[in-house]
Amino acid sequence: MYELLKTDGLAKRGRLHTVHGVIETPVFMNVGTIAAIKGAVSTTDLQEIGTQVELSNTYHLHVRPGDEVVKKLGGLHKFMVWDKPILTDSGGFQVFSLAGLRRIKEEGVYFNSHIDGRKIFMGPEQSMQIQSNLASTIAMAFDECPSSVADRDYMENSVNRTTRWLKRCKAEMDRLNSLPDTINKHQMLFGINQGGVYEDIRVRHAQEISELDLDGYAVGGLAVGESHEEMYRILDAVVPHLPQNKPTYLMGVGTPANILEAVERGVDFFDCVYPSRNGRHGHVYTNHGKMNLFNAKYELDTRPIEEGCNCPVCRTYSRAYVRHLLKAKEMLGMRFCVLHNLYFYNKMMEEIREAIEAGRYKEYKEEKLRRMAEGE
Ligand code: PRF
Ligand code: ZN
Repeated sequence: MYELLKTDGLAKRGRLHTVHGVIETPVFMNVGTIAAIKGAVSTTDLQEIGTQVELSNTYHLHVRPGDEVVKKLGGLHKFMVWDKPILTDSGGFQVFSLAGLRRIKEEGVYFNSHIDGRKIFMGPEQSMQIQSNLASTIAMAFDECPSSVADRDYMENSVNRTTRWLKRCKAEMDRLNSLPDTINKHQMLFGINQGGVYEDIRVRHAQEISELDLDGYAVGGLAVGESHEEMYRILDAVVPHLPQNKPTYLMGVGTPANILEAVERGVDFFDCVYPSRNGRHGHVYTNHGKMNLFNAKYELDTRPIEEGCNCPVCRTYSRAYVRHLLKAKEMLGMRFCVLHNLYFYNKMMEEIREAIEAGRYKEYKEEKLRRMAEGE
């Protein structure tokens, strides 16, 4: 159940009640594709850096270790020892971005595993069955994420098929949630809006899926190569046609600036690999912009990554030490940068929630963007 606590312009401050506890929104979900946050970050670490939701992937866990294995071990929560909410992406996007040869049919997608090349079939029913075995808190609908340069004809056909797939997802999820040996019988289902950069296709699709009374709605198919301005234009057009009294999730986005802009347009769920991926390369986020800790100027710098940051790394270690670890290719260096970055994102979401509550979101956003652009 989603409570809309406050609005400030289009920005939403909400609360999603789940069987695994409450999610305060706007929220950034920390990405652990294969049930592991890359950079040697454990679920104990996640607790410490203020993570509310962990995100994993249907496709990856189906291939390895196998969703049946996870089910035998009691579901993802028990397996990775995380009792807060978990969202699983449906496999749709990963099949399109990772798998080699693939064939899209009405029934689903035939493709080869990126691990061992073996043939796999995944359709809406299979995706729901896998996510039910994983027993995540929130399951995502099985969609097609078409190329950002797909033509109108392709997009129309694709979006219509994604709608038919969504109806099959909903029927299958209802069936699975009523079976006696299902681990999480309250698994939620979010639908996904597609349509590329065609506003009219997007809006029509948003209206169609809004009628299905799902637990939440995502905007997919963005941040796939189009410009930031195009992404904001699509959000301006589509978000007002999604239910305001349900969670609104922008998939795979993005930079701190992207998140700040999308919150202003009514989005309240996010996920992205940037903080962990950049951290693994020694790139860290601060309120004065991004820093590359490999830079020689940090060799003798005894300050923390960011002064005033309350993350477990900044409370203890210096830039000089983290830089040394990175240069020596010690795993600890990457781990420290990832921890700081995830903390930075989680903390920014907390500030966003406070700013909306106080009715000063626009001022907060502009000030934050100005400081981040300023540099050191
Ligand atoms: N669909 C799904 N997952 C996704 C996307 C999508 O369109 C995107 C697009 N940015 C990221 N993750 N199912
Ligand atoms: Zn820090």
